[in-house]
Amino acid sequence: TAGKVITCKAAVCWAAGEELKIEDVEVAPPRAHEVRIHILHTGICHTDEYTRSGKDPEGAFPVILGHEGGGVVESVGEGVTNVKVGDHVIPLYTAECRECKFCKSGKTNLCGSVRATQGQGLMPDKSSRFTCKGQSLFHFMGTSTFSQYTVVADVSVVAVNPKAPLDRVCLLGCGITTAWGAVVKQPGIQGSTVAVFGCGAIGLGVIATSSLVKASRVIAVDTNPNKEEWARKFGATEFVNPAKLPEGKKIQDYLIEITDGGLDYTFDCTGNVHVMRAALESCHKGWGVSTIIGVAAAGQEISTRPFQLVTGRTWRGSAFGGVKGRTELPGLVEDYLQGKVKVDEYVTHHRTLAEINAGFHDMHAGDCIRCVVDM
Ligand code: NAD
Ligand code: AHE
Ligand code: ZN
Repeated sequence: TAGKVITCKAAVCWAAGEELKIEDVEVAPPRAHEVRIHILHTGICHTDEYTRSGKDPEGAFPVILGHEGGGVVESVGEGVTNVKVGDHVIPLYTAECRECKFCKSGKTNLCGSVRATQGQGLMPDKSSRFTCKGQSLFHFMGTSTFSQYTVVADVSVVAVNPKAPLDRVCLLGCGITTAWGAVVKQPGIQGSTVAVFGCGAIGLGVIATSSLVKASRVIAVDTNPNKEEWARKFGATEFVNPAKLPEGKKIQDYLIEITDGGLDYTFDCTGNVHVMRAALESCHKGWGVSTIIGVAAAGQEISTRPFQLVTGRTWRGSAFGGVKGRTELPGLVEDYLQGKVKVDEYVTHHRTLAEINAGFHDMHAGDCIRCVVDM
């Protein structure tokens, strides 16, 4: 198949807000510094739903969504040296070129090499490898894993240990790694108090990792009472449902009361800007640090009294957990294989590609942590 157009099935989102449609799509061969991957499994992340729904200011349609995939390299374009045919790989929505200002800074995992075209839904040469019914389709987050075959830039893919089951480690392509990195890359959590707002896959990952690095208290916060059992299973020491507080009591005031002045670290894993504010204001005066992981809809803005920052609280955010994918994901896969990082525990649902819309509905039902789509 190398060098030839492949026709395969993919879930296409033709317009914002529409359900996905399974279509026959043509996938062009990889050009120079590109890799064509046979995707075998993919998770569905809340961010896929965010873009599908039309809330993403970068959303471009028609598009093939999906960014939490695992697969096998089918062919490579000229000049590709980091992966080869047959490698088990995870596509990376946060590229790592090791040459740009960002990569060389040693300060961030954000890479500048392909981000501009990625945001436009195109390959680095500003074209698409996908066509359907004579129409060009947009790529998504540089990955488009809701297709049986996809093409990615070589800086946007990493080979991992083939002993790792791809129907599990595909989840390291986003959610679990994001949560893991947001905690392990932040010094000081050991022995500190932590509150985690939102107990989806991201929040549970933050809870699990805070517990792993031995935070003294891990307080889970979620409006869905069913999440208490999940949060405790992943290591939360306490659970608070903000909807069940006495009338007029704000969650931040309650948390400050029960923690003798506030948390050392808080995390927003909801994407709701009001929750982001509560997470910041739950921090201890003088040193509390709040990390935004959730992604908010176009037009949404955060606010608080600047006094909150003047008095020593820090507001920050992180993408893909600050993880450099090519350098760090193989090691995280090894950690999973050695039982040091949970992955299997997040998989609550399996769907076939034909059932992918049901996978999106699973997410809304509130009992789904991660749905893995078998391609
Ligand atoms: P999810 O929908 O599975 O989980 C969200 C949780 O928040 C749910 O349990 C829900 O009940 C809870 N929640 C909703 N409103 C709440 C409120 N007012 N107070 C407390 N809890 C509330 O989503 P997910 O897949 O875990 O993703 C979480 C967020 O992280 C999304 O916004 C997603 O887009 C974002 N995300 C960001 C990155 C990144 O790199 N920054 C990576 C992956 C996901
Ligand atoms: N297009 C969106 C960007 C949303 C966003 O912040 N995405 C995260 C990853 S979410 C994964 O589930 C991210 O990596 N951000 C850094 C980046 O470069 O996009 C918008 O709101 O414009
Ligand atoms: Zn994601």
